[in-house]
Amino acid sequence: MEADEEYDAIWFGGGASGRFGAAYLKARGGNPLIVEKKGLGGECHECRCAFENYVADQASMAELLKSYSGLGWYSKFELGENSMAKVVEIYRKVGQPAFHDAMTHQSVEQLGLDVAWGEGKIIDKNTVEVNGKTYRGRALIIAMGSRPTIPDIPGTDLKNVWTYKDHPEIQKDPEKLVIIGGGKIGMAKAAMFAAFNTEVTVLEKYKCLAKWDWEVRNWIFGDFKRKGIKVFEGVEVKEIKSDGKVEAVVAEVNGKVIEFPCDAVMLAVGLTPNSEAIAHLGVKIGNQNEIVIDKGCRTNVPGVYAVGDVTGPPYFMAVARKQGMIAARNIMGENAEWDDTLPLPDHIYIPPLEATMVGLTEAEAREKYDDLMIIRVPWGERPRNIKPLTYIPGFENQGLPVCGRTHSLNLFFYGENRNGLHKAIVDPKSRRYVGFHHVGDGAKTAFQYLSYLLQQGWTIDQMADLHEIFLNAEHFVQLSRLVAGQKELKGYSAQTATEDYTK
Ligand code: COM
Repeated sequence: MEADEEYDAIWFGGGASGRFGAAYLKARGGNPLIVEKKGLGGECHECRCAFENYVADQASMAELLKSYSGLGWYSKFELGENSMAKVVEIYRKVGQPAFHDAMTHQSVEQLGLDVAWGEGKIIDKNTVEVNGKTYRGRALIIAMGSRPTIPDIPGTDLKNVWTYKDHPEIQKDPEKLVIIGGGKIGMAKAAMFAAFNTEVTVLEKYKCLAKWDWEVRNWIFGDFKRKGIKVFEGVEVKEIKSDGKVEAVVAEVNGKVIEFPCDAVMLAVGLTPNSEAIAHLGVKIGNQNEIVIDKGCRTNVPGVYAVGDVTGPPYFMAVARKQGMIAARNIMGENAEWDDTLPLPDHIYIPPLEATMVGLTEAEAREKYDDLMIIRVPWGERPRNIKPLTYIPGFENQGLPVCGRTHSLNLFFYGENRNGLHKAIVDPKSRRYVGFHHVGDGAKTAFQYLSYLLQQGWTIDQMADLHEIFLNAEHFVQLSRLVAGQKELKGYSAQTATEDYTK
């Protein structure tokens, strides 16, 4: 077939992996085309990272207003008007078009990338058709992303049964929301909706936030308890019941069938890669619907690459963008590979705070090392029933988990002792860190770099030698320095949780 236009590489999908991959390929001297039907930047600004960040900020404000209203020097705030539907309406009006235009401007005007707008059709591994025009590429890169997995239960097609994709579209706040799935998406959505006074229940088949450190999980469960969010684990969801509209989720919990009344349901049981468009090319597809690739993002069909969510978990934007870059380098004749020694940091919004992690959890580290040093705050039993704006004598024994910004101190002073957790895990023999865990005002920036430092074998002595800017978000420098002088490192914190909120 004669093509209308020829390219070095055709990126099928202009999300994070396609956009960054095409930009990298062009920067390396190549000639890329992106095929995109909706908007460059993918789901990020529609309904994922950028949207979540914005909603988490609004939910944090709502939580903080609730905490401070009428306390100390704060006036009483009128909270009756707080509404998730209003929050997302603003995003629809401002956020979505603004990001859409920014992505297009950056990609097309600044970077000079060619985009074929429209629903593309892959004819063969070198030919793509968009709006009746054919494009030929020396390489084809599948960057089709993923979609929410829909569980196989009756009722998922009802109105008011949502996935994260529907969140920006909601028109009315739910009174009672059941979230099916207690992973990163489900738990963050629970905290966000609860901030706007929706009654939230999370139903998880196995264990919520299973890969997170026990203390972070415990902290989040405690926070949810305080906020009235109910969490059930080991749940078998049977159906979403309706009488025309959503009425309840029916589920088996500990052998008993229970109805959870609700007017909306959020499905958050995972993601499914959008690999269907490539089936006819003979590309190998794995059992999670993912396109199987090697470390260089090559599929089993020569000249066909796949990047981002379509290649399966972990579904992280950083992975997608980097895979785009790796594919680009390989198409341009280099030999680039995914480096699996660089640990992936992870993050979850629990408004008004955030949890962040990188490296091993304490349980994983205990399997691997004979002994561990755990550096943490708080380090003692946390006081109960704290009255806001009061000092509890003896608090010096319990550590002060300030987390850097105003609200962390505020959350400490203004009540309820929910201002965070910092935990670094060290192998005392090598003096190297093996994991970092954090709940606080937000430590995403630090964790990007901690990931690299972990990979490099960063030691407690090197950390103690850094220059902190106090107060900072995660306190690892100063906490480490306090104990780094020890010739033989011994843990100075043997605390276990005084209450297991996960039970
Ligand atoms: C961010 C999307 S909005 S991308 O990764 O920059 O394309």
